[in-house]
Amino acid sequence: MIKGVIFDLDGVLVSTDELHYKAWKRLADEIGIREFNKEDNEKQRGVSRMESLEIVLNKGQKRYTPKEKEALAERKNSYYREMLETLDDHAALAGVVATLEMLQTKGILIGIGSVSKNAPLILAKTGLLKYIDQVSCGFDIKRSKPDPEVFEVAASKLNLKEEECLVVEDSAAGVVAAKAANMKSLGVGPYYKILGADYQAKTLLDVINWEKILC
Ligand code: B16
Ligand code: MG
Repeated sequence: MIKGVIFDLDGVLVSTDELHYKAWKRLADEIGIREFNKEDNEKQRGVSRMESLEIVLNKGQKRYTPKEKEALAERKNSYYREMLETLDDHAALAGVVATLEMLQTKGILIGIGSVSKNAPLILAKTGLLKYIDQVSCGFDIKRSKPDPEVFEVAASKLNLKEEECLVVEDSAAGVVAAKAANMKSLGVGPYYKILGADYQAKTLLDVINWEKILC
């Protein structure tokens, strides 16, 4: 029986995935990596900031020291945070608020399992924080998805056993992490059919079998 639902943030509750792309693209252009494109960006879904940077740098020839890499990641993050300032309570994706309200009514606990260090800011700016019981984010973990750590921390903060939690994800790395944490998963987003999740829906609006999913 499911007692808690742990939502990934970027691409599941809010479409910050597009903002990540714009910020990485700006950095890539500035350092002369014009080949960085949407396809590369898809590989950045759910992976950490530094791993995402490597995906950008692998498209170019130049090698950077660890210190230079830190500065590049920080530069991208400043562009991204500038864009996050535009977020408001219209930024939640289709069906998100209705789903969170429905789960609350059923007494299901709601957690966040996001590797983003910007998760607290995004939740505050979009007004979603009031629905969330516990947040597990980039500040709580040492290893990013597909490692299960971010979901294990969320379950522990919610005071639930792993098997009592369902994960909602838009990335393959996240679904692998959910499985490794012994949690069932619901895959959403543009790639919902190929994520390997236990349940699938294009958006949260399209989930019709919550009764079955939560049993
Ligand atoms: P930040 P999620 C992930 O969020 C993004 O999908 C991924 O593209 C990003 O690199 C990562 O957060 C780190 O984000 O730079 O804001 O700390 O999908 O786990 O909610
Ligand atoms: Mg995501």
